[in-house]
Amino acid sequence: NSDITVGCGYTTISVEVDLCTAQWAGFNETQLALNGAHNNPHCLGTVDTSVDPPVLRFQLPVNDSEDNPCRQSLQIVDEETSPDGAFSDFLSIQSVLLTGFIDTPRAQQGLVSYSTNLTYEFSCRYPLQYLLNDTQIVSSVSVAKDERNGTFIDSLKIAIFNDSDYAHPLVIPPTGLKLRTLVYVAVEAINLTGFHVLMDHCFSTPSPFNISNSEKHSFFTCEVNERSNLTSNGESKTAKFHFEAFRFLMGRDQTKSSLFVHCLVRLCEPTKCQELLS
Ligand SMILES: *[C@@H]1O[C@H](CO)[C@@H](O)[C@H](O)[C@H]1NC(C)=O
Ligand SMILES: *[C@@H]1O[C@H](CO)[C@@H](O)[C@H](O)[C@H]1NC(C)=O
Ligand SMILES: *[C@@H]1O[C@H](CO)[C@@H](O)[C@H](O)[C@H]1NC(C)=O
Ligand SMILES: *[C@@H]1O[C@H](CO)[C@@H](O)[C@H](O)[C@H]1NC(C)=O
Ligand SMILES: *[C@@H]1O[C@H](CO)[C@@H](O)[C@H](O)[C@H]1NC(C)=O
Ligand SMILES: *[C@@H]1O[C@H](CO)[C@@H](O)[C@H](O)[C@H]1NC(C)=O
Ligand SMILES: *[C@@H]1O[C@H](CO)[C@@H](O)[C@H](O)[C@H]1NC(C)=O
Ligand SMILES: *[C@@H]1O[C@H](CO)[C@@H](O)[C@H](O)[C@H]1NC(C)=O
Ligand SMILES: CC(=O)N[C@H]1CO[C@H](CO)[C@@H](O)[C@@H]1O
Repeated sequence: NSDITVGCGYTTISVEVDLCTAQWAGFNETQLALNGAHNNPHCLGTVDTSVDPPVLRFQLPVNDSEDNPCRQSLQIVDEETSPDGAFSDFLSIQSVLLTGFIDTPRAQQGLVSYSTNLTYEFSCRYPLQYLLNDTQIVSSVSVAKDERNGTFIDSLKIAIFNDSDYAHPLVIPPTGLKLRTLVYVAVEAINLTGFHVLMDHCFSTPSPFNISNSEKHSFFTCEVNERSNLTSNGESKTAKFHFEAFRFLMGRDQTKSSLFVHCLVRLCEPTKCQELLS
């Protein structure tokens, strides 16, 4: 197990195999391939002798397309939600499980072989539901960032615009937005193929996100608030809605009221998105 290292990035899975082990077992670097694709040069590793011990590196793109040459197995699994988390209202949440292996060619036909059989198995699990929190409506764009591996959150971005073409970032004037100004919100998955973005629930709070704070103004869950309009959801890599600027009454004594926008977002395969929407 210590001969293999896996990095679950959001566009690429990188796998490193200890080269010495493979050589000791009687194989060279050209004989180890991803997912049994020994005849495809894309599925072979590259030697890196700059590290000690030297390794063989494999790169596997994270997408489920047919033209992904070293196709791995992709499985969507349902998982239980934790009762005190942001998704506690959900019966289950989903994750995608990518599994694969690296092996050596099958031994020749015959009775005996003098070489062993190497198989390295790996998997990466990515949750498909995310909380994009604390998009404060005083700055124009906010990028959700999280350094953890094995998450697609780095590819999710929430941004706020002033126009229905989503062309101009909303700039908040020093005096604040006029009430009932239309605010356009887009959640986009960048560089992620195979999944559409579906917003399950978007809401606003007067202060930064706090799970135990119940003061929230919902834009929509299943029903759309009459002053919000969900224009695109689960149809592409970008989901969009807009709402009329309002103020929270607890800030009644202040000249400006802050709004923080949060979205519970799901990545789903196009057909699954359709199913969920209907
Ligand atoms: C690796 O081993 C195979 C099979 O023994 C051989 O055909 C190939 O030339 C070797 N490649 C290198 C780079 O040594
Ligand atoms: C999947 O990833 C590969 C490698 O990055 C890329 O060439 C291919 O275009 C991707 N497929 C889709 C549908 O984007
Ligand atoms: C090598 O080992 C793997 C995993 O145990 C097995 O599935 C495969 O059939 C073996 N191949 C040969 C040629 O023995
Ligand atoms: C949106 O912002 C752009 C540039 O900041 C400005 O030119 C445009 O008039 C604004 N549109 C609306 C509808 O406020
Ligand atoms: C998306 O992919 C392009 C090309 O691979 C890269 O230049 C860009 O930085 C990526 N964007 C993000 C947000 O990762
Ligand atoms: C926002 O969400 C991230 C996880 O997506 C979490 O780590 C962070 O603590 C949240 N921020 C607040 C203020 O709850
Ligand atoms: C969240 O709200 C609870 C109750 O209002 C409060 O006790 C707690 O300190 C808050 N946490 C943060 C991080 O603001
Ligand atoms: C929602 O927005 C779309 C596009 O801007 C518009 O065609 C539609 O009439 C709006 N619906 C409501 C209920 O305001
Ligand atoms: C936080 C963390 O573990 N980051 C790692 C993610 O994976 C890349 C490449 O596999 C590493 O370089 C990071 O250190």
